Amino acid sequence: MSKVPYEVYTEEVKALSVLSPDGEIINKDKLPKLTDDQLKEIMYRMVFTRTWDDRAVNLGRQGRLGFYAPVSGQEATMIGSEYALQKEDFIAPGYRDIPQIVWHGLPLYQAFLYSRGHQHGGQVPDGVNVLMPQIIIGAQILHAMGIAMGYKLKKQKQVAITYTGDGGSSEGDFYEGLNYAGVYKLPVIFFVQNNGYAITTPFAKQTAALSIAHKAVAAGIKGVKIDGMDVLAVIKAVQDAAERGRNGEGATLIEAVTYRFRPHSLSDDASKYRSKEEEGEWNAKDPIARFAKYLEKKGLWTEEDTARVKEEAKAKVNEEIKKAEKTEKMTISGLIDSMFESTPKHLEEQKADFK
Ligand SMILES: Cc1ncc(C[n+]2csc(CCOP(=O)(O)OP(=O)(O)O)c2C)c(N)n1
Repeated sequence: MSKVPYEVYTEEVKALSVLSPDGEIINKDKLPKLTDDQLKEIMYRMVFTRTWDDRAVNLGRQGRLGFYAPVSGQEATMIGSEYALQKEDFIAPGYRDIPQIVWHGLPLYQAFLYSRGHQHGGQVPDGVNVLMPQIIIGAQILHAMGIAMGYKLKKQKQVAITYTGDGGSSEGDFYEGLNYAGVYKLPVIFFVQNNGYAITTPFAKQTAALSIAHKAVAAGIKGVKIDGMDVLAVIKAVQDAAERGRNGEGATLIEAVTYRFRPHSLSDDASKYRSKEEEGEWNAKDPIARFAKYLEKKGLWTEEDTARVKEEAKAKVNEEIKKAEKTEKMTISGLIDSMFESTPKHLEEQKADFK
């Protein structure tokens, strides 16, 4: 008989890092295989995303965007996890996960339209495998189960990834998703960006479990905890999880420990619940600075490269916000027509009433 301890998983797990804060490889076994060009592309995307985030916050303050959830600090989790996927894989995001869906193929101006509440923001072009971000916390998790079940039934070697936060990991949908994925051995990745807070609620009030990764145990799936400020650790974890999914080995829950440098949204004041000291400690773990150190040592990146990418990103954001602003105004009938393949009779009647 195998020895099964009565008390399982009572120990904390350490988050996996591949890069040290000084940009040295500290875990050679876990180093993802990437070419120099790929490493530079990842850095390009991280710097680009931070610049776009800076601009988006300003656009929000100017009233040119609607709801916007800042992403600075989470570039390693967002860019790294998407980069580790194939274009054919499907993303089911939450409201903060805009970078993943844009780098997966959603045009940036449509992401801006989504933020402005315009229906065209949600009209994903054919061949771009993303859903629109869910504001309802956890809802996207169940959508990902449907996609992954479809892949399994059709024997397609694709995976679905769904993102949520530490707050989202307390939702019923999260547990239902984990359980379902475990029972049906689905090709799905649960990617939890644990940024320490669900708006004002700190992680300590979110769960009494030793980690979110532990929650995989009861569902019978694999759980891993990684350093979410280390883009190489993120890429390795998602590559491994995707491979397991494609090979029919089932789902993986990844907990990536990270931090959002900015407030929860443009209407939140983080100074009410986070100390300056804490913010300073996390700023020192900046995922872009850490990766830059690694690349600079390899002779692959310079400060001039960062400056060039920032300029490119600013120009692109200006172009895309203008395109969003020039898009024809949304109409009620346009909204209804884009929701159904053929509009139901009662909505046709309501459309007529509006006219
Ligand atoms: C079902 C549901 N409950 C509550 C809210 C209100 N709400 C919006 S964001 C948020 C916090 C979510 O925190 P977390 O999941 O950790 O993600 P983060 O915003 O930190 O990325 C809450 C409670 C909501 N949108 N949906």
